[in-house]
Amino acid sequence: LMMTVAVLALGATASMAQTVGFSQIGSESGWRAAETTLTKQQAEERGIDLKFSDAQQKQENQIAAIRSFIAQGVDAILLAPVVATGWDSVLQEAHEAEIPVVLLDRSVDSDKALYLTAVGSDLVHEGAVAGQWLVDTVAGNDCRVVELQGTTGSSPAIDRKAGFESAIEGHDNIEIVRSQTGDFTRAQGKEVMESFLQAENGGKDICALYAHNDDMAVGAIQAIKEAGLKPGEDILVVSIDAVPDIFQAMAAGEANATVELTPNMAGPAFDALKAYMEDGAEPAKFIQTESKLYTQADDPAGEYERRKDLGY
Ligand code: GZL
Ligand code: ZN
Repeated sequence: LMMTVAVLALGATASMAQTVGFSQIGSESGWRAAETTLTKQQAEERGIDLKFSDAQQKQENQIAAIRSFIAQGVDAILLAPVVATGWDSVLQEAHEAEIPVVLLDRSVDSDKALYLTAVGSDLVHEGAVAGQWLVDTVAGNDCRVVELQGTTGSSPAIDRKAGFESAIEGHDNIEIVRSQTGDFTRAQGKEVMESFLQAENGGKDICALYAHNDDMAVGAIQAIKEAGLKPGEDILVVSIDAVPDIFQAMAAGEANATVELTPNMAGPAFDALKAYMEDGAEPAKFIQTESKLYTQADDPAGEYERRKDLGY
């Protein structure tokens, strides 16, 4: 019986992608580490041989990894594109090799025919949810905002900025007075926030920080405390990702709001690949994941407990 079961199992997965190459950006944030953990877990569960490449946030390393996957003749490629431009030729090469490419958590400017589908959130909406939270929180009071942008040229940095600005449009009491990239990392978030604090009267003239991800917010919170101010009170803190550490900060009253981004992009990606490779089913070009606002009123200590072991 065991032999029969084993043969059936092999048969069942034979038509699903046996080998998938994953060009991951790096591990710049807790959220990205969780995405990597979950992708490896899902591949394991589905009997997929995952070839993993960490590009240390360099596009040239991602392009080299994709070319290597093509040379290896993988069945499919997952790509989390560090920036939105510069992918046309390598995606064309994968297309000519008839290897389907699925984008994870960021998008590219290339022709949509060059990839099977893109799994991710509505990044503009995330920025708008963050902006609307601030509009609702400060009401008519003046609020000078500093902004920590994500990686320059990445779709989340572009879209989260646009969404936030659309939400504060028409609310002239709210103004972004300084905006700079912190490259989605804690270290650079702290460093850039230090310069914002110095430039803004030791931080006394700053009402709120909008960070494109929680990791930069966590770094900035450290800088705010070292400047002798109370994050979450003297300076409101709103960011995106919903990683465990932002809930820890919220529980301590040091952060105010985050917009959730699920790290499970691989599940929908592998499902779309399976349907495409087994039945030729063409997925929609965008598979959208949910975005949800969490504030200090949403049991942050409980949210921390629920997320702390998920691989962030
Ligand atoms: C957004 C994703 C971003 C996360 C950051 O979809 O690309 O990249 O918000 C990560 O934490 O660096
Ligand atoms: Zn409005």
